[in-house]
Amino acid sequence: HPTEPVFMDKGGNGTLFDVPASYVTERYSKMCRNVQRRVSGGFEKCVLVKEIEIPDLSCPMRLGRSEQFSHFLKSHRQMASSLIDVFIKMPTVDELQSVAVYARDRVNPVLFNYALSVAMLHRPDTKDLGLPTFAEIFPDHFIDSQMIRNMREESFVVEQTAARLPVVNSVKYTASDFDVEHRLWYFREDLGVNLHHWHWHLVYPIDAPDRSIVDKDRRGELFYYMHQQIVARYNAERLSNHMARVQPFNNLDEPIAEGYFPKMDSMVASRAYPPRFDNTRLSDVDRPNNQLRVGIDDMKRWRERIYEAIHQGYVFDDNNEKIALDDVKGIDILGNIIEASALTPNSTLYGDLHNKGHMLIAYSHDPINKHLEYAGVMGDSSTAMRDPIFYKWHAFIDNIFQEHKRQLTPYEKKDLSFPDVRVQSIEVESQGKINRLTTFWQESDVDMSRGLDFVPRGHVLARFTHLQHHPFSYTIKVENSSEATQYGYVRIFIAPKMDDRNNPMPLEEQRLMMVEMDKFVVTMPPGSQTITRNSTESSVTIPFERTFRNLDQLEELENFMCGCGWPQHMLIPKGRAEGLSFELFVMVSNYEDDKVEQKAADCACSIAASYCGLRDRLYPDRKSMGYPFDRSIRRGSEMLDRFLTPNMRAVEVIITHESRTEKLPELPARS
Ligand code: CUO
Repeated sequence: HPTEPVFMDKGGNGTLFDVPASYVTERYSKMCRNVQRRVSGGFEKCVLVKEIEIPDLSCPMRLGRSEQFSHFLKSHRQMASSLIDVFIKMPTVDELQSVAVYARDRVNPVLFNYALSVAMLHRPDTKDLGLPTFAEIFPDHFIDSQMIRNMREESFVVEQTAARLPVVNSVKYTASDFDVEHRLWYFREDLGVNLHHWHWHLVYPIDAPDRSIVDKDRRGELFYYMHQQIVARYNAERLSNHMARVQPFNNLDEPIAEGYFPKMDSMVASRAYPPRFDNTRLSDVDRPNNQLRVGIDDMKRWRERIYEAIHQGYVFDDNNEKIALDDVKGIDILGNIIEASALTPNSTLYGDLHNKGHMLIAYSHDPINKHLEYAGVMGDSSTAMRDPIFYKWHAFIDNIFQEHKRQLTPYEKKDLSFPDVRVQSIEVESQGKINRLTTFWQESDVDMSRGLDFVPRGHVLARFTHLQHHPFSYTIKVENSSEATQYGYVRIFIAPKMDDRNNPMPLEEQRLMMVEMDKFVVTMPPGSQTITRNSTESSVTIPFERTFRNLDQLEELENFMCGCGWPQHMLIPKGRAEGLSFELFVMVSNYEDDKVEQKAADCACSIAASYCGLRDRLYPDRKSMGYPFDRSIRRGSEMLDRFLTPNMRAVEVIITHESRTEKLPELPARS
């Protein structure tokens, strides 16, 4: 039936995205009758597709079915662009479906998934269909290979899916306690954190055939801000684990102290993700099969040119014209230069610093393809955050952005104030306790069967242990002493109070560790009022069920299909067993100054805007991302309490970690 939505079948069966790596396309014709017999016996329905003339797919088909796709590689981006172009140009959904069915079994599975996902997110007639979670399609990017073997075993021995036991992802499987960095396993290897990163890069592709897909409002600035926030969050976790803040990978000649052994097999490549040994040095990469040639000297040259541009206050475009790096647009231009996206004004001069850095690191174990090894986890946005070097690399990238921010004039009191508005008090409440938050471990399940080629089919659950916190609510008392109703933009951040030496943190350091928690609009009639807001409403996060969802609940979760967003269960840092002090900061700024005029929402993708923006709309805040902490601090306000104007307030919040695990029942109730 041509109108069946084969992109996203709610039953979870027989869709274009399922079991991605399991077809022998060129032998179909010979076995056609055989297949038909099996189809009629084994499946509920047969989905026919419209017959069309298939467009030229020779470019995306240049990448072998079992090779590893990486959007950090220019040659792969070109192939993906060409396939996205084919998908976008299909006049109707039926024709898109036909070409997708054809391409699915001929194009590299990850490249296919990436291109179809980008195309579906950007076609007006498919953007609301939703995408299945990437982890369900490619579980091998998120779990260790032993677990996949155990799932296969479970499906063999127990035919009834209701009776199958969830397969448990062992905690701390990638390293022993000898590896200090391994204390951060729960952050780096978290399912939701890695899914967020994959989705972010899907929503903000580096390159695409149609410039409008790349050229989204403030996408360069959002590249800077979203990754800056990841580093800030990681640093809060490091302090929670008695570790110093992450050291930027400034010296490219220095060996990388931290090794990483992922213990995952790529199902598409049928190979293990290569490890990186401790103290590996970067070397020039020359891999003609990936059309990748980059030297450490290239990287240093690009970095110096970017620093020079920052200090001069302008960059040169392709025509040698100056573009000013001003207060408003400078950071956005730099984001596109440093990443580098297709919007960079001059790729010859400023190169491809961040993307090539990912690949230099990803190939550091086999830089000239001597051993025919594929890229390590840093080569893919769904796996890169597992590796400790990701944070050192992004701390280095963030330093460049911060150098630009340091050139800007600090915000003065008048820039920060909101006349007639005063925050009288703030309070956080969780489980009856005031200004005390608690984290703990929790087990949750994800159905991985869509991506695994099992017979007998049916649900197979993967059980993850992850960080969780008790929900909490903010109570903010605000006084509007004017005679008119005012609209406030409430900005909430949290940052550790003490530094890694246990000294009170100067604001110039602390501002870089400020983690955004929420941002929302409030109406303030004259007089005093109390604003309350729940942690689950955060503008940073997507709901818990979007990460660990139950297919049975899929229908009611359709609104959560936008994908991009920090996982709710990782909203607050872990804290310490004895409690760790944080400062919770609230600012109410004048919404009239911050408001962005734009068309009304026409889709459900209006959550998690702080790190992901709004689909098809402008970023919903006129201020610089990270405001008011994105610039150096004005003189005389070296500590947070001296920075505060009456429309701001800060309070100490203690985060305590209870080392208990909230377990799920042994047998899932599932039919
Ligand atoms: Cu998201 Cu380096 O950009 O990983």
